Order: sequence, then C-alpha cells, then structure tokens
Amino acid sequence: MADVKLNRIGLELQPYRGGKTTLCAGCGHNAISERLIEAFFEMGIDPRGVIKLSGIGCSSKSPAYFLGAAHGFNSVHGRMPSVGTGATLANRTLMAIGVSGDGDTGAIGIGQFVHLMRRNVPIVYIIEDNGCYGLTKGQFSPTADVGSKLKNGVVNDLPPIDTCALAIELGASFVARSFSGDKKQLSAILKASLSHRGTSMIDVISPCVTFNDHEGSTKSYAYAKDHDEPLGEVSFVPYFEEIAIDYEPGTTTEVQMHDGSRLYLKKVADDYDPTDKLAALRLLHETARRGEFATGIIYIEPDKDDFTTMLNLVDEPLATLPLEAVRPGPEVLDEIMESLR
Ligand SMILES: Cc1ncc(C[n+]2csc(CCOP(=O)(O)OP(=O)(O)O)c2C)c(N)n1
Ligand code: SF4
Ligand SMILES: [Mg+2]
Repeated sequence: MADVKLNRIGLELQPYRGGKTTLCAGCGHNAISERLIEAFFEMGIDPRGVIKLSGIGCSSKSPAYFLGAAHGFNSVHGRMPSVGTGATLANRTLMAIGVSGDGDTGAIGIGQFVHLMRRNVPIVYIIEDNGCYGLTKGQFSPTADVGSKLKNGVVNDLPPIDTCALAIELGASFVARSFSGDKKQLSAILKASLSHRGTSMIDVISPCVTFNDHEGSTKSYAYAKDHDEPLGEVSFVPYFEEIAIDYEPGTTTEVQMHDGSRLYLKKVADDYDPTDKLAALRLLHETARRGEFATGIIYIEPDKDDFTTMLNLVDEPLATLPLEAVRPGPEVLDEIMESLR
C-alpha cells in the first residue's frame, strides 16, 4: 500500500476535503477551495476546531467543498458577519473562516461587513470576487468596474466599492487581495491569514466562467492576468518551521505574526510599507485609477487587539461556562443595584 501523507498533527488530507463541487467547471471559486484545503492541511490545523460560515451565492456554497470535518453554518444572504461574530464570541477556541461573494458582501451585506471590520472580529473573511451575482445569472454587483460590460452588452456606469480600501479604513488588521489563478501567492496569503489574530479580509478576484468571463469584462481571467500588479513576492514561514530566508537588507519587509510565524514581503518598484495605512489606501487609489489591481498583503497590523480581547472575554468559551457562572442569581443583582444608589 502506498504511504499516506500525514500532516504535522498526524491527519490525512481526507478530513480537509469536502463534498464534490456542484459549481461550474473552471469557476474561480473551486480553485480557492483547493487552496484552502492545502493551506489548512499544511498548517496542521485540526478541522474539528474550525467553523466555516457563509451567506448566499455560488461563493457561499463553497464551504461545502472544503474541510468536511469542520463545523459549518450557511446563513442568510449578507448575514454571515453577525452569525460569525456570535460564533466567535460564544466559542473563542474555534477558528472562524467566512466565505462570501462580492454581492453577498458589497450589496445586501454591506452593513454587516462594515461592523465586522470595525470590530476586528477574529475571522478569516474571504470575498470570492467575480464582479457579478453568479448564482442569479450574472447581474452586476457593487464591485463591478465602471465601463465593464455584461454579456448582453450592458455597460456598468456605477463606481465600484473597493472592499480592501473599505476594510482598511474601518479597522481590519490584515487586508489582502489576490487572484484565484495565482496559486503561489494565494497559498502564502491564506496561510498567513490563518496565523493572524483579528480580521483577515481577503478579496480574491475569482472569475465567473459562465457569466462574466468575456471580452469587455474587467473580472475575466484574461483581464485579471493582464492587470494584476503584485506588490512583490509573499513568503510565509510558520512558527513550527525553521527556515532562514536570505534577502538583501532594504529589499524585504519582515512581519512577525503573533503566533511566532514570520511573513516576508519582497518589495517591488518602490518602498511599500504594508503597515502604513495611508500608503495602503494611496496604493489602492492609484492602481485603480490606472485600471490595475494591486495584489499581495496590502495592509497588516499584527498586534492590534481583536474583538475578544477588547471585550475582555474569559478564557473558557462562553458556550461551556457552567450555569452558576452565567446566571449569578438575584443577590448579585441586588448588590449591583445597591452599589448604584
Ligand atoms: C434576501 C435575498 N435577496 C436576494 C437573493 C437572490 N440572490 C441569491 S445569490 C445573490 C447574489 C450572489 O452574488 P455573490 O454574492 O457575488 O455570489 P456569486 O454567486 O457571484 O459567487 C442574490 C441576489 C436571495 N437569495 N436572498
Ligand atoms: S455561475 Fe459563475 S460563479 Fe456560479 S458556479 Fe458558475 S462560474 Fe462559478
Ligand atoms: Mg459574485
């Protein structure tokens, strides 16, 4: 019998896989599921300690196709952030991963998205961004660019929402953009996001091959390939690996993650500092003005307190606290009332 490959916690790949995909062959969302399977397996994260969350859309169906052994909650359209916030507060030991679409996040769910970002809730929040409502046959979504064309020739004349700029502005502490066709970059970003404490917001350009992959679309494979401006190479070294990265001083930014992992961001043209909020926003505006999109880790604030820390939650999950601890009884209420006199 051939040797089965086990990861560092002794698990096979199988519990990291999910059901067979029902999405269209070639859909960018399938490639993202593949990268997630690899990232969780290689990071040695036990899927039984993970909760997958989503809203509604083709993208929101994809948690069914990875990490079959994890917990899952496929919520209502645009409502995944509040369900995710509740889950992470009720059980802070769970690792939360949310998958949404550009419609699910940018349209019906924008209010919920905004509050998730400003709270820095500990969750990896992925937007599978195809610039359209794939599940309902390809109408423009709020991330569609001005001038982008539908298959039937209709041109979008509304300005797009840049979810990365919004997330940075609002307080997310790890913000990245990638492309479903860039295996290496997406893998490194996903692994780094799994080491981050706080909100990791990752917008992944993920072409809809059925409704938005034609000429004139700015979310097609061809357009994404030609207009992707990587910020430089992203290398991630998890805390359990001892790899020395050789680099010329001044060419690479090293970021220490809170679990001891290290992130190396190789600079391209000019000195880009991913910890500088204003520089990150400027970069997003400048690239968008040129019709390009920057990919890589755009902003990172590794030491920012996450929502559970801000709330000073007890270590034991609220969900398993004994009744005496969560229902202190009338005498405690009387005492509080007395102290307020
Ligand atoms: C309350 C509500 N309104 C509208 C819909 C119809 N609907 C289903 S999916 C969807 C948009 C999905 O787009 P997106 O989030 O970008 O996901 P994609 O299918 O493109 O991956 C809409 C409008 C719905 N299911 N529920
Ligand atoms: S309709 Fe588009 S987004 Fe939905 S599964 Fe097919 S290719 Fe993917
Ligand atoms: Mg979409």
